[in-house]
Amino acid sequence: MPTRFELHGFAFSGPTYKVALALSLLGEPFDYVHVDLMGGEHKQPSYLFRQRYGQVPMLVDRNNGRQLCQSAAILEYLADMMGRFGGANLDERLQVREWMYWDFDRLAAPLYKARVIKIGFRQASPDVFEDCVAAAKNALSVLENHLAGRTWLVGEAVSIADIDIYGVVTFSNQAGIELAAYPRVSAWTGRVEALPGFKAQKDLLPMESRVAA
Ligand SMILES: N[C@@H](CCC(=O)N[C@@H](CS)C(=O)NCC(=O)O)C(=O)O
Repeated sequence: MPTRFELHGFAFSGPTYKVALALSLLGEPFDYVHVDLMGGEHKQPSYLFRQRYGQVPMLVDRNNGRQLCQSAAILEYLADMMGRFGGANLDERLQVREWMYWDFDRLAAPLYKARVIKIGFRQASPDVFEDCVAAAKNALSVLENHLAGRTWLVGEAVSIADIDIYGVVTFSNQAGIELAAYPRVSAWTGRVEALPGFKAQKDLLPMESRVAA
């Protein structure tokens, strides 16, 4: 039987990994479509027609034909559809959303940028790199403080806030940031990695398209 979900993405993309990880934790196998970012496939009219921002990821829900973009919005959609990881009540759902907005504002933007500079995907002056690292470290300190006495970011259970933010924090070392300096954040990443269905980015996202097994 064909899988319900088809994920379009790029192997080294953090936002693509967030969605792939959520699907894996939900136990939802998915067909994977490699988007050739290097070749500019994401800026072609045929792709832009489906993903207005010209970015990965895009998730297709074959049950209803929806073509979804923006990783945080996709995570909310999956939580709604599957009835898992969305928060136990309205207050928790609001907090989950706050964390995900905060993530792209304060954590993902500088940390992902530091990562692409560090691994050589993008050129930038040392000043720009250092600014990104400093901003990402500030955000990691916010997480470190918040996790005092907590197992998960919101409430008593893992949520899409954890999945979303894990999908950034996991690249800290590649961005030149030593995660060991944030012991609570490190311990929390260990809890995410111990969840049933957890897979690392390299085990979820190949460099070519793949039909689910
Ligand atoms: N806020 C978006 C960010 C997506 C994003 O930055 N995708 C990158 C790859 S990691 C991309 O498609 N870059 C190509 C471009 O923006 O032209 C999300 O979370 O989905």
